[in-house]
Amino acid sequence: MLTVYSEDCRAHHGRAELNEGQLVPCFENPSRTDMVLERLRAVDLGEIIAPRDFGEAPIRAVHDDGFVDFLKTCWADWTAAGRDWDAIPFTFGKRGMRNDRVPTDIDGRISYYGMDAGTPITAGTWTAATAAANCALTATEQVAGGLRGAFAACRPPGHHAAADYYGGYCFLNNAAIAAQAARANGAQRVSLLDIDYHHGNGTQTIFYDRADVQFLSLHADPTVEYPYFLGHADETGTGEGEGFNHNFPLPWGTDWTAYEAALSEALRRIRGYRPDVLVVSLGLDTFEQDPISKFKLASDRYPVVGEMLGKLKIPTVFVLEGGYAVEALGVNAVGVLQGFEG
Ligand code: SP5
Ligand code: ZN
Repeated sequence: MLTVYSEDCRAHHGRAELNEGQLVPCFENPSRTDMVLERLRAVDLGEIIAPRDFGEAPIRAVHDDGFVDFLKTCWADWTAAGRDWDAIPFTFGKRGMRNDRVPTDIDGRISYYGMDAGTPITAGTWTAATAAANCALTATEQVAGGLRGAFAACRPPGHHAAADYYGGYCFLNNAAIAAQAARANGAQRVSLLDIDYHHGNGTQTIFYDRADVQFLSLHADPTVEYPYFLGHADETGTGEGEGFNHNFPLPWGTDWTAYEAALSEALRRIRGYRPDVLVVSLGLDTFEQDPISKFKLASDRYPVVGEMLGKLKIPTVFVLEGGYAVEALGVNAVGVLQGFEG
């Protein structure tokens, strides 16, 4: 399988995130894609190419202009305030507040656009986030050109980022940008299957009122797990999008038996939708040894997941999302791709 990767994805390297009340080293860091690349080369999965630069238009087709402008200028504004450490928001607009007004002060602006205190912005965040989006766009272009599958081995991840906010280690929604580009390339219907451990709140929100992109997500029940405020089974879409959003919240401790049942049902609904392209938000944090997650999938299940996806016989774009058991991340991610190829 063709892989798209950019060294620029290493440019985002946060120092610390707020976790259980303490600042701890960022789980989402460049060693993740290093491990994936190492494994891709070890098993000789296929060619690894650098992305093409698509400019800002496909990013702005998904994200609001004010948000994109903020991400571009955040680090300059932050350092202009005399700071040379990571930028983190600390106050969040709540119910009944004027949370639709953008403050002018940098601490207000970052709090307006940021969803949590676990996602630092650094000097290289914009460079890395746009490189990741270009990886997803290049993989999409290759699949539109006739490849059966392509893999964007990118970071930072994207599925928690919505049209106008970032968080959950995500800045630009790479998978949503890919799905939108697939539509622009002529696909009538796109299915976006999110198998990251966490609910893809950003992706769901972006496509919630649309029938041309079907969204399906298997994830830990938001009653007990991040992102907490979206991802319940009764979120089925709105307006023209009614019936095209499918959430499969699963309890902590979910093992392969329960996971496979939910995945099979999601795949059944994808078949019924008859998409021209499938985009997979490929998170590997469902792994039993993931340091921040609580599902129980063993490494030998990932090729089976890939095999199940391959049987759909739909041109497929894989976009890397989460997965923080770094030592096993390469084996698990590449395992899905090997299973897909059969
Ligand atoms: C792309 C992706 O996988 N993003 C995940 C973001 C998760 N951020 C919050 C992590 C909180 C981990 N703390 C564990 C607390 C257990 N109660
Ligand atoms: Zn995740």
